[in-house]
Amino acid sequence: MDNPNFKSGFVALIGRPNVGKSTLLNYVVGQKVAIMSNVAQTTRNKIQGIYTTDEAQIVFIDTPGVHKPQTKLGDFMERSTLSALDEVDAVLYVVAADEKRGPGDNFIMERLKQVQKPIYLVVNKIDKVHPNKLPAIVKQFEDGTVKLADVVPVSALNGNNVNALINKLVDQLPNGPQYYPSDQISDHPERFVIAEMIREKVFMLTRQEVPHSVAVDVMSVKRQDDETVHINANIIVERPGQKGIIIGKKGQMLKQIGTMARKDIEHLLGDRVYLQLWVKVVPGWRDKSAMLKDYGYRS
Ligand code: GDP
Ligand code: MG
Ligand code: K
Repeated sequence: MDNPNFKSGFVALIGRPNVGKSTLLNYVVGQKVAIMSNVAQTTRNKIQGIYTTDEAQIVFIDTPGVHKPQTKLGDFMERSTLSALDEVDAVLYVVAADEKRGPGDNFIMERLKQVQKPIYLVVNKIDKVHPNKLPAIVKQFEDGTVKLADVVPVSALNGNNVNALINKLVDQLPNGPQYYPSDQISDHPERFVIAEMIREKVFMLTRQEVPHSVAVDVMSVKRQDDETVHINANIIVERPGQKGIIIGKKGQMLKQIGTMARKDIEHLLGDRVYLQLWVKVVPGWRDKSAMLKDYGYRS
């Protein structure tokens, strides 16, 4: 990538549940999606999707804690969330055209007040309302507390005006490198991310006791009619001792890994998740390079 005019940056996507953030992201990143779980330099944030063209790369991130009041997280989290919003190049605040401003929005607006970066009010679901209703909807958010760089009405469902939104974003991004490869990470980016989230919890909870020779094989991801997602995954280790550590006394460790991973996956997918984990010993799996691809590794 030796284009000196290449533009890149991080854009935070916020908004209350069901306003269409995931739908918008899916539309934007489409087939070029390279969803990734936490990457080193963005431990506080989740990368949700990456939009890459020959001219620009936009890394969309989620900022946990901005979406709904989480009083238990306390001051520290509040502050880190705020600074996370100041580290991005722009913020997309997504609202739904067919819904009134609510308590969740008040919470978000309160946080956005202190953000110095350009904030775009994205009024989604315009396919659901008559155009002459839009000014009144927008007015609810133009209360003088939050400075809006622009207001962009879109329909994430049919893609209406989404290109205009992307063009506005790219226009104001700084020149910068392509942070992430433009190719897809796997045929099943969702599975890759799910595997990474489980792996991350294994390392986090077992600390140094289990070496990095742990793989996660997501065997099935099934979305049910009731909008719940059922996931089966194997945690693959090389030695029986490692299996024991991961399962823990009376299965407590595995249970904790499962609970924490499930919460992250639910956050990623936006749906209720049922996660079944098993631990499997496959001696020397690291040497079996043919298996690496199956276990979600890139080499
Ligand atoms: P999120 O919780 O903000 O990520 O919202 P989702 O992307 O999961 O969308 C919530 C619901 O709104 C889903 O049923 C979507 O199909 C629907 N939705 C999202 N965008 C639009 C839109 O532009 N128009 C319409 N009519 N429905 C939409
Ligand atoms: Mg969502
Ligand atoms: K949802």
